[in-house]
Amino acid sequence: MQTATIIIKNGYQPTEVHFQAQQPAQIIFQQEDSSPCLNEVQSTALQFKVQLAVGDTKTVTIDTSQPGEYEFACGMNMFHGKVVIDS
Ligand SMILES: [Cu+2]
Repeated sequence: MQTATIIIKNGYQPTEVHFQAQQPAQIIFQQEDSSPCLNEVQSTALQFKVQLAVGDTKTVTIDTSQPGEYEFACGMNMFHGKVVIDS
């Protein structure tokens, strides 16, 4: 399993994570920001939407079947991050 931890604090740290294609992958979102802006993280391309209160840690499974770049964002589409699936 490939895993990447993204800390949510004034945005996403890091803003970009890479995974190898065709290998199982998960992102662990760790919420350290109390602003309402960042209490949701979502991606249409990656088909997830999660709510996080301060202190929450939530794991999202990433489909790595198609190499490419996929964006995620806060619920209001203000803060952005990127998942790169390397071929
Ligand atoms: Cu926002």
